[in-house]
Amino acid sequence: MVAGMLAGAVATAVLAAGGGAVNEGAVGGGAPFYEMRVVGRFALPTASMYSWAITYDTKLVPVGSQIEIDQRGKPGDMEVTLRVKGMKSGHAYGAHVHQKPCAADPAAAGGHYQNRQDPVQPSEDPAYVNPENEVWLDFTPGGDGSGTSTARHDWEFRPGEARSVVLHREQGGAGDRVACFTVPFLPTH
Ligand SMILES: [Cu+2]
Repeated sequence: MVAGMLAGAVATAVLAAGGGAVNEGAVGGGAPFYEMRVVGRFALPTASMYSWAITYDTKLVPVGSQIEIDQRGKPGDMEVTLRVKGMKSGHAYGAHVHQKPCAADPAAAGGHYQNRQDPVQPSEDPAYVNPENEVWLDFTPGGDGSGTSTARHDWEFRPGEARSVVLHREQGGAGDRVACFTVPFLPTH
């Protein structure tokens, strides 16, 4: 089942205790750390059972364009990095971590992951909808169609509550959903 879901995507996850020679510099103090990286190639929703990456708008996110998400951190310091290839150069894409996995329906990914959860959902209050309380990965591809962005926070995800990255037509926290990538953010449970 899992192997089938992974067709078209590569996932690696590393969970380790700190203090080892290789990671000493990055860890410090022997705190536990983690790293997870997934790579996907966007496919149409009709092919979604074979891909973790779904495009809803092939003009902005062509079939075959790529996304990579890297999550690394330790308690009190989490970094999420997005890298894309094959996107529309010069277009200002919005991108955030969302609560649920992707499906053919763009709404399936639910709302944004929030560190402090807005009691009113769907959340529209700027006190909650902002890049400090959520993970925003907005990017604008260069002339070669590749782009990157990084978000850093002093908090971690609640287990299993961060499940995807959604790409939007516009930046600024909302707008049409043009693509979705299901990501096994840590901790998963
Ligand atoms: Cu979003």
